[in-house]
Amino acid sequence: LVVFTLGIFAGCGAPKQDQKAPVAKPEEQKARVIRAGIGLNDKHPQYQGLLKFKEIVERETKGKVQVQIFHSGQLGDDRTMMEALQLGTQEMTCPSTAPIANFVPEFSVFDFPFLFPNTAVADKVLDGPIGKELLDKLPKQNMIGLAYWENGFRDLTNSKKEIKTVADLKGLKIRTMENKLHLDAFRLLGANPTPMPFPELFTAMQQKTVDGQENPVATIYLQKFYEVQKYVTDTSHIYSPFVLLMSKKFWDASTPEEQAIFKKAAEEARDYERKLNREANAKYFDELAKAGMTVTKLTPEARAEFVKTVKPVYDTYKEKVGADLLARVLAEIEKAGK
Ligand code: TK8
Repeated sequence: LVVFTLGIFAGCGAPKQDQKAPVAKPEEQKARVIRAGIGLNDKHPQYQGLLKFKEIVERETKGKVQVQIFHSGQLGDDRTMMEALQLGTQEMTCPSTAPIANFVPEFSVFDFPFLFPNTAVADKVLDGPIGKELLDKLPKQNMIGLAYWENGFRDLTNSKKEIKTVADLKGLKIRTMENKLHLDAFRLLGANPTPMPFPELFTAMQQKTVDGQENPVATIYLQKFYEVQKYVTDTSHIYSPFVLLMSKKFWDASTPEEQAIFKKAAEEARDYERKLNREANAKYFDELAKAGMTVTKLTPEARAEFVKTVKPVYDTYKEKVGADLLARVLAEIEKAGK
């Protein structure tokens, strides 16, 4: 009956010229929604950073763009979420650069072990021209890179034994991200690495499918890995940046003003996320000890051995990643360190 009545109104009720008056279509009246998915949980600084991004975007667009955040892999793992961004079936995600390298190989330049000496130098390179040059390769993959956030320096955990030297790693089954350079680096260390999406990791450790894994301390603590891992060593072997990614489809459907808001919000939230993340990575080593883990600091000699053992990946991956790009990154690090 309702449909019938409306039909009569639409057909006969209104004069002809009124039908031509501009009327907003239902989809234009509704706010556009960004669904942002991450693999980490809602305790992690990355989630707090996304809350900040949401607050800025919703305020500056006066509610025309809404942000919904999905944590703990609710929308999938890093690879599936990036594929969804490419298709335009999801709007945002924030993976480490390591899985992005499967889409844009040059991102592997940040996978070289022991590359950045500290976070200040990493910031300079990532927020400078080289970082931008890499982000500029993403649109070809139907993604937009808004800013580099921080995952951090990765440390090693396992359930079997204390790792004090490279030799201790022999034969240990270590989960790595889905990234060839990481796999090869762990093979050089004598481990038995296996790639696995992050959302499967906790169960894999619990069921002893893998002995160990490597992630920054904030993740190890906030994801409660201490419940299934006994030993943690401060290897700091790789610095993982995050990239805040947007689907190119969504970006292209946004106005230039909205695009500027997304970019600004991504950068403001980046500074906030990095600050929280650095505090977290600094304080959680002690918390891991309190939670019952054996915390091991590498001696300078042991660290030197780790550095030397993985060095060959610089040669094997130089060409794949781009010899010129690697040389420029190393030169920038030199410069920034001074
Ligand atoms: C979460 C991942 C995680 C990364 C990993 O989706 O996979 O180990 O370090 O933070 O991006």
